[in-house]
Amino acid sequence: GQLMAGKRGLIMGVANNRSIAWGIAKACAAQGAEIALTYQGDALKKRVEPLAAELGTKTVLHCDVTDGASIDNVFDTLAKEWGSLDFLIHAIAFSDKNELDGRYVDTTEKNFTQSLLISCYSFTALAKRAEKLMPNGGSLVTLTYYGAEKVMPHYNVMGVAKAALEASVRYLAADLGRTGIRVNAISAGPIKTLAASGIADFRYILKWNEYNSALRRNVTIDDVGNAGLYLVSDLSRGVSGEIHHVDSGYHIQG
Ligand code: 0WD
Repeated sequence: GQLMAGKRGLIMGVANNRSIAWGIAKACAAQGAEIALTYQGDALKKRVEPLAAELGTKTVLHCDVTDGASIDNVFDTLAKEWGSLDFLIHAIAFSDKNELDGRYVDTTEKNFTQSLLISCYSFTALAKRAEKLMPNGGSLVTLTYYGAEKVMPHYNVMGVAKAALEASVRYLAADLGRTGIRVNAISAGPIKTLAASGIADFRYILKWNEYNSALRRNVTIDDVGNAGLYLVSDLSRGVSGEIHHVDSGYHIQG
């Protein structure tokens, strides 16, 4: 069957074919979802357009989440093209690379503000716009990491941003639940993507997770993609405000 037949979703954060958002996009498209993608800059546009073609997606829009007008433009376009929206995937995060090394205590005010704006506030800004296109309910999903819960080497300000993001999942779920809009996060295990390559010693973190997770392997973007599919489909219609770990069970290990 086609779990996502007749459903339309906006997927933000595909940078290339290694992106977690791409894993989710593929899983949703395979189940019949109609998908719109956004890209951040012209360099990424060239990478995203062929991927969009693979999905049969015509709607590929520019969006920089630090710019409210740019977000408005995306939702105005979707309102015109689709009229309504069933799901949204937020797979966006940013910190200055130089601060994903060394000590958290040395975080600058500028990078703290920028990291929280892009990695946390943007999800709330998007939820506010998505609500208007979801009069009959919908599903919002963001991506988080275990560094929100425990201190992980070099994750630093991103851990603080992800903790705020996870709290915002709960507040958004409470605000939007009355109209049938569900809000959840996937806490993914480490995966070698463009964003991850900015974290110092990332290869070591991958090995550590491989050797110490319950399943003794790292997760793939397809593992996360299938969990994303579950969270945006009606299979999870009783689930909201949840932080769902897709990390080979790493988070249970002492
Ligand atoms: O190990 C990992 N890769 C994990 C990632 C483990 C657990 C969670 N995550 C999270 C990330 O923190 C992020 O929230 O998953 C999400 C997706 O990240 P990804 O798939 O690992 O990384 P990537 O393929 O690089 O996509 C993230 C994209 C950016 O790519 P680059 O590398 O150019 O920063 O987020 C987008 C951008 O496309 N992005 C923005 N989009 C709009 N406006 C902005 C912005 N201002 N900044 C970054």
